[in-house]
Amino acid sequence: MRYTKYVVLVLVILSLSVPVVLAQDGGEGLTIGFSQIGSESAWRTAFTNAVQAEAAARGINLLFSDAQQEQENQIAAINAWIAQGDVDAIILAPVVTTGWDEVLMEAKDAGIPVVIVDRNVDADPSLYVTRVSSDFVHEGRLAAAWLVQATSGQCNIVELYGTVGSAAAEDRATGFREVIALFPGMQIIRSQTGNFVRTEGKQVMQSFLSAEDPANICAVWAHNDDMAIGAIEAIKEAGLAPGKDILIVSVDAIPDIFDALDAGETNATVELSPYMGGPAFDAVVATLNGEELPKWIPVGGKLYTSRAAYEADRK
Ligand code: GZL
Repeated sequence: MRYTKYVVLVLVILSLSVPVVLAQDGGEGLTIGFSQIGSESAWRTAFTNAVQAEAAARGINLLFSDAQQEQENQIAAINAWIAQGDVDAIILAPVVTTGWDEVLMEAKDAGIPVVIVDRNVDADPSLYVTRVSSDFVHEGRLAAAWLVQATSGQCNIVELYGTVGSAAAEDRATGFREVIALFPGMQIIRSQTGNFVRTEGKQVMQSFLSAEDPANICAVWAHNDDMAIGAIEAIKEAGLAPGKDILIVSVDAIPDIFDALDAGETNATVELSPYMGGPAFDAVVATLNGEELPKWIPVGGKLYTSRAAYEADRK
């Protein structure tokens, strides 16, 4: 009789042990919170759609939060998932780089791994598993190198800046400036944020065209295609030919920018893949299975000056 009691006690203790989440290869059955920045650009929407499609294909229960470009909304969503108690991992696309240490520490203390996607955080790397993103500095360098060769190193540039404080904007600006600094004839004569938003890009370009003699503006460097498309509209409304009177280079390679390339209204775009969901979910599965990961999983992108070249790379 006494022996039976001990067996029952051991079985009860074993049943109380915290189950180790051993994720299946693709993540099927996992519950993952995805804190998305917003829907400010066509690329952002394509990224959201790609992550949601990937989660559905893998049988992942994706909890989605659109922060409308507000960091406090992202932090609130992460805290809610921590409190919920049944979230296996969190994927965060951080709107800006600073202000994440506290919430990332809370997730870590709760045993919930966090994978950073798309942009970057200025936080202790031990607080997140890895980052899946492009190399924004390289994107800026590619854009500048193309403009140098298109203008033989002589160009007054106006810059449509992305969200101030975001890794995408800050690092693209850094890379672009690194390259043009090598060419004395290349200079940024005006720079202002359009927040990666098409309408704001148009408004800022209108202000540049009012403030400067348009003949003094050689090119637009836009941190994303949406702001470039806004600039195209402003340049046309000013009676000038975008892509000819004023050259344009941007980033994202969204479908609308290829329409503008076809029409000769822009000149170049640097590709940014929206397909970061797969590598992010793979990183979640790997970390739940106890595997070590590098702190950065890069996604690449090339510069394109035509739809034909872009499509040739996809054959
Ligand atoms: C870059 C991404 C940027 C895109 C914009 O990875 O964060 O944010 O280039 C988007 O279109 O708004």
